[in-house]
Amino acid sequence: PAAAQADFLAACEREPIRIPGAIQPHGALILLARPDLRVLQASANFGVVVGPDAEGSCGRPIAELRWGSDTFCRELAQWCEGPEPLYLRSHRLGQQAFTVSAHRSPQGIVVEFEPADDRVPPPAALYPMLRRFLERTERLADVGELSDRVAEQVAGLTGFNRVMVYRFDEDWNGTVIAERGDGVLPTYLDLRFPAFDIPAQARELYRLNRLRLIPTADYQPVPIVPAHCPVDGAPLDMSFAALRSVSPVHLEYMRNMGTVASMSISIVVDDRLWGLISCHHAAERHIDPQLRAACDFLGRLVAQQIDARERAAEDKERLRLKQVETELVTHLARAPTFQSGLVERASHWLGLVNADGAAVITDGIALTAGSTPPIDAILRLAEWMHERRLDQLYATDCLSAQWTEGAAFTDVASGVVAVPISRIHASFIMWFRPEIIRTVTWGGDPAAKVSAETGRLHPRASFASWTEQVRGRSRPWREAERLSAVDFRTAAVDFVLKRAEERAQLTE
Ligand code: BLA
Repeated sequence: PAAAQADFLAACEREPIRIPGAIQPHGALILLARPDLRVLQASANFGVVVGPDAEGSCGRPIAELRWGSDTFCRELAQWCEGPEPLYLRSHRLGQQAFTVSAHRSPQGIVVEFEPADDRVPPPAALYPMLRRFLERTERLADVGELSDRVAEQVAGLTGFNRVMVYRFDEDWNGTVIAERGDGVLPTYLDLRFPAFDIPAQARELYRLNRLRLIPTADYQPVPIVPAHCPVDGAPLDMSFAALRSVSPVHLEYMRNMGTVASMSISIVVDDRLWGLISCHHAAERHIDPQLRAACDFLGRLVAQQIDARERAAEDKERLRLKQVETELVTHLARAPTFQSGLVERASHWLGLVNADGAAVITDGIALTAGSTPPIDAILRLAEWMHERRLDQLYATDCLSAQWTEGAAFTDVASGVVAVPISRIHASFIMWFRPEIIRTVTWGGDPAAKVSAETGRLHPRASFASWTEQVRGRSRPWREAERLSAVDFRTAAVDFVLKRAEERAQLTE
């Protein structure tokens, strides 16, 4: 079963989501050649959506085609010459008003047409809303509160039944940290979802393309014709196409979840996918591209606010730890030996990385402070680290997963940070943290998730909450704490070297 599971997850990673060869049917798509704006490829529904005039457009420049209004052709040609990455306008084409969007791709210009929704507030009405949002959230210090507000704002703007803020952890599992619902769909607040629910290639795509809409999970994909792009003979790359057809596995996932429509907005902080604003609806729901653009803007606003808050918190902690280091180093300079100085100022020593225990290992001797494993175990751990040739820093919040003997000491040393202070010997400074037994409630049992029968992939069928006790893990080490350990290593190496030189001089 473990092998079957690995196969399944590998298959998830291979889903060709950027080149599905089809679109969702709520609009139509064409690929235009550069620079003559000749139609190279079109979705098979192009004539149905844009009007009978649009049949047989392939191979001809849009300016010659009857459906392409003069203003549209002129504006699009102008945009092509300019620097704007995205074209987004409303146009009457044939009998109907459309929201037309366009972006550049290596294969040409991808143009998408969605019937315009006249209930959407005009862009001018969206601006005061965004300004009010900014004013109300500017002073919030807490990321949780900020998430609540953005869920509320997106729910108000789009009318989705359930709007969630979904935050990734360092292993790419995610937790719903904020939610606004109208009671139609069950709540997922505080539930955790496993990393493979959103495979790596999908996360990478969502990092680059920050918004996607699936008005209904129950649709017939519309093929792109011809299937291969005349420019390079490859399938059309739809990474940035809003209408891109969705992975069948994910459509099944949505049906299993009981959500018909979904929209997600990526929260990208410091170039990393921090989380998603995930919106669900129990019935089909379309959101106009203009309104989606406002949601995207809101997502970027929130990402910047999160970035600023996280940086401020990290900087503050870094400064505080630097102060602890300065005090400790001042004391060490006066202490008879470096090791005894550490033990004398145990609270500073532990405080450098907010640990509960610490050890310094030199010449096969370990001195400790606070709660630690027994000395003999510490010495064996140092040997194990020495064999692994650590460079600057070792940090884990689950030692037993890497050093099997650690299973016996989870109560004091589930978390370990260590820095080597000698190139030749097994000399280290280590810090320890105890196990924190946590209860995690998953959205469905992540282990029973998948069945791969007859070569078809299936996501798990139930999202009923499923509780697990997480053992053997400590509170994770923050960036500021890791940096503090690395900084202190430099100071420690200096001390140890200087003392060794002094001793050498004495014996001369
Ligand atoms: C995509 N999976 C997604 C997306 C979300 C989730 C939000 C983005 C598309 C969208 O907006 O609907 C998952 N949705 C969630 C989670 C919550 C939620 C966790 O609301 C929690 C609240 N999915 C599986 C398995 C596979 C898989 C086993 O469960 C492996 C094959 C695949 N998920 C998968 C793929 C995509 C996806 C391939 C990309 C879909 C696409 O963009 O084409």
